[in-house]
Amino acid sequence: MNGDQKSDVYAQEKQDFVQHFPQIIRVLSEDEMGHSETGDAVDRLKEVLEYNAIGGKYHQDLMVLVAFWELVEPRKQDADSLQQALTVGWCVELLQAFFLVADDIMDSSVSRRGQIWWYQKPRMGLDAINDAMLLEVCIYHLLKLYCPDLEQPYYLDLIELFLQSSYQTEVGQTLDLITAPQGNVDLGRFTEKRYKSIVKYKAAFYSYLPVAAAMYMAGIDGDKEHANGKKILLEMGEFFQIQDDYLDLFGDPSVTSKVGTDIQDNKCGWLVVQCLQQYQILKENYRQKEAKKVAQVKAISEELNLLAVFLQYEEDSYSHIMGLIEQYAAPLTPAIFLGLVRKIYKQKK
Ligand code: GPP
Ligand code: MG
Ligand code: MG
Ligand code: MG
Repeated sequence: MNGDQKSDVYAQEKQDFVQHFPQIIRVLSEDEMGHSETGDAVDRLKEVLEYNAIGGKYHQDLMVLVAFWELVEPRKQDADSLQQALTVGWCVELLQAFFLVADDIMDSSVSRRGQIWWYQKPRMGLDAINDAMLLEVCIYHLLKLYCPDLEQPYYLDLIELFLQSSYQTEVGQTLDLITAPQGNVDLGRFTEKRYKSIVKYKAAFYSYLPVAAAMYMAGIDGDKEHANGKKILLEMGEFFQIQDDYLDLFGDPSVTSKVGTDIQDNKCGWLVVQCLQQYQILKENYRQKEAKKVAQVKAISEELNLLAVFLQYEEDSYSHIMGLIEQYAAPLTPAIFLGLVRKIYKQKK
């Protein structure tokens, strides 16, 4: 899929979604208007929302709308329920913003979405912790304001879903942090099994959240349906995080809008786990006579593209030696050395 096709997908949903943001701000601030003593806090909340909830890709948020339009019968897609779907989409964004503000403090990140990240702003510091929590509580505030009819069967389902997703993501963040203790590099902890658990909890469950929310809004609350949806979405969430880990090292910050920190943070990321797996294969198969084991070691050499590494080394060494001959051959004749050079370089046997 090329870039243009990609950006066209969900363009309409994105427009509707972004247009709904001022209403989110208005609703959250108006609700506090009656309490004159909290006016300054409302101003701060607006600032936090405008800085941290805007400018992302909105992928997961739009999934709420896409799934909602797919799942809810057209006759039930009235203005009110559309407003609710847009709001639940914003709740997904607020959950992400909450996690990201906290995550960037813990990961010592400096930029995100092309701007200095919130906690790095002048005079901000750890006050950002409270801002993160503010973003989180707004989710439940919005759900209550937009689903005032507590008889709505899905209201409780949504609250439980957001709480459960937060719990799982938090457990994932905990695994991520305790596997990367500060000042203690222990690559032995970075197993494939641990990596999969970190990813499943910190990212994959969050991918299930938007579609699950739309399912509940459409009245689909059966265990079987949710388990089936989860099967697909957890896999996609795992891919999303592996891609994030890959981009941390190899992404272009002018495109990803953030600067990677996984190596500096001692993180158990996808690439280090892959490297360590190769090392493990080496440990288990080197100095063994069986042809299968020898082949495993050769396969690593191919994977690391050692042939290209060798050819480059041969080129560099050739130029270096030729330079030395030019400089130091006298008073001997260069031909003595050149004859040898011709014999050893570019040899096939
Ligand atoms: C963890 O990965 C990020 C989170 C748990 C934040 C919110 C969850 C989402 C699924 C969006 P990370 O530290 O690698 O993220 P990043 O590279 O964006 O800092
Ligand atoms: Mg991070
Ligand atoms: Mg992190
Ligand atoms: Mg990352």
